[in-house]
Amino acid sequence: MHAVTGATASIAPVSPSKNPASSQVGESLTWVFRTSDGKSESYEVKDLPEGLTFEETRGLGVITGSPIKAGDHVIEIRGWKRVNFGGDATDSYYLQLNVAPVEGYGAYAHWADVRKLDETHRAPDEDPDHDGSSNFLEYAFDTDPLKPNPLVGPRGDGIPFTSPQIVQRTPETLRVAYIRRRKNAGSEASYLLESSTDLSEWVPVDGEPWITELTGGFEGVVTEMPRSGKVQFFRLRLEMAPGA
Ligand SMILES: [Ca+2]
Ligand SMILES: [Ca+2]
Repeated sequence: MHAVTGATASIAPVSPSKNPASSQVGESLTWVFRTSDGKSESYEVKDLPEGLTFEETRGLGVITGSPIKAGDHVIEIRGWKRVNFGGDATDSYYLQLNVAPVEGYGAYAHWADVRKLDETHRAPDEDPDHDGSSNFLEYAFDTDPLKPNPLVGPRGDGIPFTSPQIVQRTPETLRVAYIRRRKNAGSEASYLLESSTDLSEWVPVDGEPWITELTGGFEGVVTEMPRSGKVQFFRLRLEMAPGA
């Protein structure tokens, strides 16, 4: 094989990457490409779905990340002869990426289907198992909406806790931990940690938390904060976020 002088270079996937490609919401993905002549010094990538990023490594273009939204996406790619989109460019290449919804990763409705909630029992504020946790709470912490369960305490699947708990205390600081669905995994729940000293006035807890990725589209969150009084209470405020 040898390059033909004057031949137009084009974008090509690097095995095992394929076009069309398929993935699932929240699943990590790597898709690698280059130009057929191997001589592009920069790439332009358009319409990358949320959750994915693009980088160039030694002449290779690499798309990585975890797509947030299910659906059929079309990503446009061009290669340029020189850095910073200089010189000749290849024709546009279109990567088709089909992202499937996934159990435990997708929108609330998908979760309700998977959990076999029928029409009369699937609304977020219903509590068909009468355990005091609405379906939305059960969704937010992935407990069984048809089986009574406490919202506090350890679980057996690697997810250590299901409501905010104090995991460390010093004379000056407290560390509070909880779990939440990962945003980039198509979560429809948003979580806001709040503290109070009198159970009537609640303020958001600031501070950059430590995040640990967990299985099933969840992450563990640990936030450190100064102790503010003799008594401190915590709560996690949950809200339904726009659909994934
Ligand atoms: Ca319930
Ligand atoms: Ca339950």
